[in-house]
Amino acid sequence: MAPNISEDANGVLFESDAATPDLALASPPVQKADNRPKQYVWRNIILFAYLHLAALYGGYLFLFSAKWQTDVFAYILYVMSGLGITAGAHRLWAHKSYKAKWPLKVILIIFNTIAFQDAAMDWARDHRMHHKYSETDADPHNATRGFFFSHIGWLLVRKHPDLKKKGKGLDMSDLLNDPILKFQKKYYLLLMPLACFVMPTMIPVYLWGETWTNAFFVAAMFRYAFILNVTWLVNSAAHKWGDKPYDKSIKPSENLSVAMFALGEGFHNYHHTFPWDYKTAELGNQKLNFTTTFINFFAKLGWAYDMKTVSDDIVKNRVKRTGDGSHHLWGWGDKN
Ligand code: ST9
Ligand code: ZN
Ligand code: ZN
Repeated sequence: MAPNISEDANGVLFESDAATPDLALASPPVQKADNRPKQYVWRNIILFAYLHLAALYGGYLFLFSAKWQTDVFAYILYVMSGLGITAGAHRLWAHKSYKAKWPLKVILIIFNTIAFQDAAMDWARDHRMHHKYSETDADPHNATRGFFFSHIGWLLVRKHPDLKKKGKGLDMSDLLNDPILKFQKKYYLLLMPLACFVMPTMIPVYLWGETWTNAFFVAAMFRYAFILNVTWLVNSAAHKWGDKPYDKSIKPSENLSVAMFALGEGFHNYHHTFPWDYKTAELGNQKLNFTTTFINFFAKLGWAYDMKTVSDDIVKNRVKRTGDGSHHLWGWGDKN
């Protein structure tokens, strides 16, 4: 289904799809975050400190001790759980940028549970707030509060009251009634430890005789912390460094290094400008966009369909109107 693109009073493009009102609103102007005292959540601070120490040890074992099968397995889990976030929580559930039949949804929810970034329904809720109230206090990882806050700090403190207040108005009706998402949320505290820690530790031990230590610290802790940090880099680095070919008035930027590790998420200036595009990037960037390849593969099977995208003309007009001049269009001398 083609999205219905409209233009608001400020000349900002947005998708006016009545069925999905909160999915793709254009970013409001940047607001300065206040400096209110933070309410630290010590449980999270301690757990994340432990996770990162364990992951450092796991990284050492990955390089110098684990069997090659364990390293390959950790890599496969990284890609699977990554897709559970990119193709699942992000492009399917938060943005509804394409539709999926139930077998693909089941694959994605399993992958998503391995990723342990909380129930996909909650992930999507935070992410819709991130787009709707981008770079204000109602954005969970408001990048105007600095690199550390947008990277991990936001998970170590209570959420801003503005977020909780404005969050009440968010439309989540489409996800609240999805049986697969409801099932994952209901049994999350049972399913997540099995998928993220127990299964990744047991498979190397029982299938190729890995030690418990190597299996746990490499395939569970190192792999989990690695993918968390890659995800968080989209919120921190890709909101700070890179070109802004589509909209120079916002912080989200085209960050190739992040996109390489984040399976194609990282072309963040494009994504915040055209959030409904299932590619989260312009066509030319597909080489670094494994998530798009994955969705296209399932589209061939008929399990993914109704992919939304943006026409070349709309992109071109937007580049000319609000871009920073770094788009390759300018290289063609096509400035009129
Ligand atoms: C993790 C998530 O790391 C990472 C997400 C990153 C997103 C990246 C996006 C980038 C683009 C995509 C790129 C993907 C790239 C992937 C690459 C892969 C290779 N709306 O939260 P609570 C209300 S998770 C509306 O407890 P506190 C609501 O009433 C890591 N309302 O707030 C709620 O009650 P309920 C593992 C909202 O108490 C109530 O507030 N997980 C919203 O301030 C309380 O909510 C963890 O570490 C909203 N958005 O606590 C857990 N939010 O839920 C981390 C809240 O009953 N989280 N409300 O409806 C926590 O411990 C807590 O949330 C907290 C805040 C301490 C941070
Ligand atoms: Zn963003
Ligand atoms: Zn998004």
